[in-house]
This record gives sequence, structure tokens and C-alpha cells, in this order.
Amino acid sequence: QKDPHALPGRSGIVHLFEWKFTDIATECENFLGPKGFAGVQVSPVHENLVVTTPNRPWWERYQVISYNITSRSGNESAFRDMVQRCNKEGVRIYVDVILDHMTSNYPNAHGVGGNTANPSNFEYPAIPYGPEDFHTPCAINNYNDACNVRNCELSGLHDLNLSRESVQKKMVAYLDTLIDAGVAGLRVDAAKHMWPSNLQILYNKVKNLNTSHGFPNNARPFFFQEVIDQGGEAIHATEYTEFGRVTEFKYGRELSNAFRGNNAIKWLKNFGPEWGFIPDGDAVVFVDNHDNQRGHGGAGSTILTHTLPKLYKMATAFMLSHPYGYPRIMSSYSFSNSDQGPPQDAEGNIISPSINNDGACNNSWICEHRWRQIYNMIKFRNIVTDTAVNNWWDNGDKQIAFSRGDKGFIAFNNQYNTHLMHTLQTPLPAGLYCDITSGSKNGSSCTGKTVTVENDGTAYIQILSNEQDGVLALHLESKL
Ligand code: AAO
Repeated sequence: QKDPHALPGRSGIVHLFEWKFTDIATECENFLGPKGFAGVQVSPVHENLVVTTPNRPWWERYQVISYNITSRSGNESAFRDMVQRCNKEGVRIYVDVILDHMTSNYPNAHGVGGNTANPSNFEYPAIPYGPEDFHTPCAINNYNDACNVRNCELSGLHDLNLSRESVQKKMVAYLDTLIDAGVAGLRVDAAKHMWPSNLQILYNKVKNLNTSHGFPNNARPFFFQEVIDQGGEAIHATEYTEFGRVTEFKYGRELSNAFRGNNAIKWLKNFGPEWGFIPDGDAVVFVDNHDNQRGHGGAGSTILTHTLPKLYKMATAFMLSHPYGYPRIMSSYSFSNSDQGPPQDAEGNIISPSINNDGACNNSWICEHRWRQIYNMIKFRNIVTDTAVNNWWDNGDKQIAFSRGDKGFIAFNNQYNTHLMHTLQTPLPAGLYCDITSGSKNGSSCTGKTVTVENDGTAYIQILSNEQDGVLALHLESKL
């Protein structure tokens, strides 16, 4: 249940936040498959409440009206088609599932698929759930009290009682529908707000993955659980790691803090459990997520996002070059307020991303996963898989370099106003290499900087402090 079921030679999840299913399917075929991405996290697929004040915010999708597969991303047949087409390209689908709660109180609550609910009476006939299926309402207001966090309502969202077998049965039916469609796993929203023992029972009831989509016999779904544990609260991430992975929120906070210059990156030498993180095989890691990039869910001002592109690409390159955890990349749309939904037309339909000639996205979609400095590092990660970090070098401050086995080399200059100009040890055979950060290898030429590796494996590495990118990366296949 901790295995993301990536196909060999692939890694990384990209969260295509608020994308339509048809666009995700095309992206699997045109981009994610060819570039070596392993999977996609899709926004919640169940029928959600239509919120009109504010006008169709992104977060309406976290308010459940029914478990029917219908949303602004598409209907059930579009969902099935997407999963099938992505699996065919070797790209897995992970669905964000909301099990903790239903909607909060809204008058005339209705869903995107036409179902209605009477939340103030705890009635959700389309599932159906009734008042007996919920915890007695109380507000979450004390993160030092596990019972308050798990038995009360998060932001007024009506809190389901997962200790009821009938509730679990309805959830399992929904999750099994997703498994039948060919998904590889589930992001469990607000797992912190559910009792670990109930989740363990629930997960064990869910079917094995669908062999007709290429999964081996008896393969268990990948469960990765959203548990925000930054210390200082009653609930710990490790309560959930026996039966799934957990999103390690300390990771993005510390990495962002370091690349913002608040902590010398030389300290990243032992980045991982020695920093108080959960064990490697238990962690899903990320720089930012859909919440903390817009100030929701415990962000602080530390988290790096696409709005500081040079530093963001450096932090992401570190994440993808470093072996700790299973990485997830955020793919965003631009926004000017934290409620704003995805690009949409006057009827509220999501507008598809359009792709420029240079491969970048247009019309308000940011598509970080299409940034060269990011997708080329997915390939780096795929090439250096299962190798150790060695040849660590630092200048005692904010410049570092390291190798991955005998397959890759990477250097970072995060020092304001100081160039990195050093001859450093690489693990690579002698020859001329293309730096896959400043450019890409194109046949036998390179669109970016080149580096000569000498017979003894050393190479002169230069990253000027005013360059567009603060990273230089080489791997076996970037040899010219
Ligand atoms: C919307 C409206 C609300 C309205 C509600 C009901 O915005 O005003 O009351 O509807 O009508 C998303 C949005 C919500 C939205 C909701 C439903 O973010 O704004 O509410 O959809 O439409 C907690 C949870 C965590 C959760 C996070 C947002 O633990 O699970 O809040 N994330 C997930 C999703 C998220 C979604 C939901 C859950 C709900 O990813 O998109 O909400 O399905 C502390 C705790 C954290 C807690 C935060 C925020 O964090 O530790 O567990 O997250 O507080 O409450 C430091 C600490 C850090 C601390 C932070 C903030 O950084 O280190 O631990 O300070 O104090």
C-alpha cells in the first residue's frame, strides 16, 4: 500500500490541479508519457457542491454531495477513458478522495451532477447518508486534542463517523469503482481528521488493483495520506505510516526555507529523517501543494511557489535529484485571490490549457511540469534511480554539489552575488556533457551550457550568481 506502482524507468507524481480529464489524457499521451513521469494526481472526482459565493472557488470540490463521478473535470466515461489512456502510456492515476466529511451547511445545496442535499439536517440522499452517520457536531478548535481533531468538524464540514460499518461500506463501493476504472492509488484528504484504526480497516476492504490495466495479481492500491504534522500537535504522521505513505509537510517547509536563503544549503547534506522527517519509504514529498501555495492548510510565508521561479526550480531540482521520499510536483494556474477557481468561461466551464510553440502553457495555466528545469530532472531521477548520494561537496555555505552513484552529477549555487567556479569530482566517464538545466540535449548538440568531464572524472563547473538558473545537472544520457 506504500508502492506507487510506477512502471520501471519512471518516477514522480504531477498534481494536475483542476485539469479536465480529457486534457489529462492528452497530456499523458503528448507529454507525461514521453518525458518519463510516473503518475498524475487528479482533483477530487466525486460530485461536489456548486458554490456560487464566491463564484465557483476551487475548494468547492472538497465538499461532497455524492460519490457519483461527475465534476467540472468531466463525467464517469471521460474519467474511465482518461485512466485507460494514461495507463496505456505508462502513467498512473491517483485520485484525491474526501472521506472525512460531506458539505458544510448551505441552503439549497446542490451538486454539479444535479443531486441535492439538506446539510443542516445531515441528509445526503444520493449516497445515502443520514444524521446517524455523522459525529455529533462540534468545531475543530484544538489541535492538541486528538479527539477534537478527529471527531469534530473541519471548517464546518459535516464529519462522517467511519467507525460505522455502513459508512465504510459506502466508501468502499466508491473506492472500488475507482479501482475498477484502473487507478493505481488514492490521496486520502484530511487523513489526520480520521482515526488511523478506522482507515486501516477501510483500506483493507478495498479491492486489489485491476489486472486488466496492467497491474500484477494481488497488487494493493497506493494510499498516500494528507497528514499535516509539523510538530507541536497531538497527532503524528507516524500513526498513519503502517498502512500507507504520508505527505511529509516538514520537507517543503525546510527546503523552501533553505533555498530562500534562510538556511545555508550545505546543511542539506543529511536531508531526511535526521531533520525529523518520517522514514524514506513512508514519505511523499513536495515543495508546495494546492493549499499552501495559496495560504491554506498551514503555509506560512516560507513555502516557495512558481511565483519565485528561480528559487522554486532550484528547490524542485534538489527534490528530484535527492533520493529521500517519493516526489510530487505541483502544476498550477495563476490566481490573484486564494479562492479563485481555475480558468473558466462565463458558464463556469473549465478552460483547457493551451500549449505554446515552446511547449509552455498559456491562458493562465502555469504548468510547472512543462518547465524544462523540472521535466529534465524527472529524467535525471529516472536515470539515477537506486543509486546513493556521494562526492558531496560544499563551500561551507550556500553552494553544493553531489553525485548519484556512477550516473549523475548536480551542483547548486544559492549564494547571492558569489559565482560558483570550481573543479569538482563527477562520477561520469570522460567526455562532453549537456547541462540539462540551462538547456536540453538535442541529437549531438546541446541548447544550454556544456561541461567537459576529464579522464579522472573531474570537471570545471561554473554557475554565475546572475545566471537564469542556479543549478547545473549532468547524467549518463546527457553525454554529447
Ligand atoms: C471552505 C471555506 C471555509 C468554509 C468551508 C465550509 O474556505 O471558509 O468554512 O468551506 O463551507 C479546502 C479549502 C478550505 C475549504 C474546504 C472545503 O482549503 O478553505 O473550506 O476545501 O471547501 C487543515 C487540515 C487539512 C486541510 C487544510 C486546508 O488538517 O486536512 O486544513 N487540507 C485538505 C485539503 C484542502 C481542503 C480540505 C482538506 C477539506 O488539502 O484543500 O480544504 O476537504 C494547522 C493544522 C493543519 C490544518 C491547518 C489549517 O496547520 O496543523 O492540520 O490543516 O492548521 O487549519 C503552522 C503549523 C501548521 C498549522 C498552520 C496553521 O504552519 O505548522 O501545522 O500553522 O495554523
